[in-house]
Amino acid sequence: MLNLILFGPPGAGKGTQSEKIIAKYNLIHLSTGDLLRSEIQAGTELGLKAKTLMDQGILVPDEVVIGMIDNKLKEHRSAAGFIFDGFPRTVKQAEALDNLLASYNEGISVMVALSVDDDELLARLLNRGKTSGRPDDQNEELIAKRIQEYNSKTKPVADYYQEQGKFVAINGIGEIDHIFGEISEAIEAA
Ligand code: B4P
Repeated sequence: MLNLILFGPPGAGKGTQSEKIIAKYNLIHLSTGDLLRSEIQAGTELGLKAKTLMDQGILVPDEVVIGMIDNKLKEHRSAAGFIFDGFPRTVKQAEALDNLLASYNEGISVMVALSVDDDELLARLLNRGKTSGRPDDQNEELIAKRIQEYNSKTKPVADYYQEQGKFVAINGIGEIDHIFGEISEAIEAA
């Protein structure tokens, strides 16, 4: 099984690259951002709670996203592998993911991290905000808050996988296809 974590700050290109990876490697896409937005659209209780936090650029509670991932892993027991997009975002989520996978005698194959500087992230997200309708892409303060959440709560997840020898960093600035080529090399080396 190939279990890949695509990692990086908000707007690094995780969603963009995930689409290409899924098409090439036939993996199940698990994006906690997409799962949460589906809950919001369906108007569920979980969605209503998540929306309040997401609209402020704050991470939703670990238990909520871990529960969603657990359900999805159960749904796709015979998958060739998974791409985790935007998850784990805290060390607690990373530990929970390792435990869930271990219960299926599986583990993470590799974490690929996209590096992009803050000015470029801001420009990309404001640009996406013009067409996406996503409230969290609409203003600079909110985007700055998301980047701050990433720096304080999410960045340590990279060290967690580096200690396991599973971390590969890739420059996330440049042509989308060129970045995809580098990601493919990292996957094939894993
Ligand atoms: P997410 O939905 O995960 O999204 P993201 O971080 O905003 O974006 P991504 O990196 O996927 O960017 P994309 O490819 O689209 O999170 C949203 C919120 O959900 C979080 O703030 C949080 O509140 C909550 N949440 C989600 N998961 C959670 C978890 N595990 N725990 C707690 N809370 C959680 O790219 C962005 C833009 O850049 C696009 O417009 C794209 O076209 C452009 N782009 C991409 N690559 C480019 C390139 N190479 N050059 C130029 N532009 C590029």
